[in-house]
Amino acid sequence: MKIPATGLAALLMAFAGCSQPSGTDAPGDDTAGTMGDDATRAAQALPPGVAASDAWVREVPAGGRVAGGYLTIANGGDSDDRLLAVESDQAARVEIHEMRHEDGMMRMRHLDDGLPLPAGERTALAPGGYHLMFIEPVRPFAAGDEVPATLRFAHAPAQQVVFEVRGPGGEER
Ligand SMILES: [Cu+2]
Repeated sequence: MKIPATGLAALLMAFAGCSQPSGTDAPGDDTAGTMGDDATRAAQALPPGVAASDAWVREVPAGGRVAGGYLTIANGGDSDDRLLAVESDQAARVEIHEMRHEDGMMRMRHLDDGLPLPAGERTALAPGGYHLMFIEPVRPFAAGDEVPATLRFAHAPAQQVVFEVRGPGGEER
């Protein structure tokens, strides 16, 4: 019996979403916690707090110096936050970058002040835009491997995230 990988990934993500700790109640939550658990509302609203999902990193052969890392960060809180740093013992360091067109050229820029995470929005780090750079991986990253990392925010508590290594063609999910 064969389970499509995409279906499995969606299932795992749904499970991870359910197990997010919901104990990070912001002080003075005057937005009356509506008990609206009807399906449409649940689909639109972000879960409370800052939550990372769908984290993956590119494959790196032995001797490879750098790997792009991607994920989606939802800020379901009432106030803006910021991704300040990413730490992993699987690389010498991890940087937060932005890729953008400048004078007809794609340029990569290090985000010195981190990545803004506006309240109520999902911020995607994806190829061609915001991304992480795992610099000097301590070992090859092979498709299917897992690369754990810690996200540090300006306000939200630090969060452990496991990046799944994806090979060429494995990016689109
Ligand atoms: Cu970069």
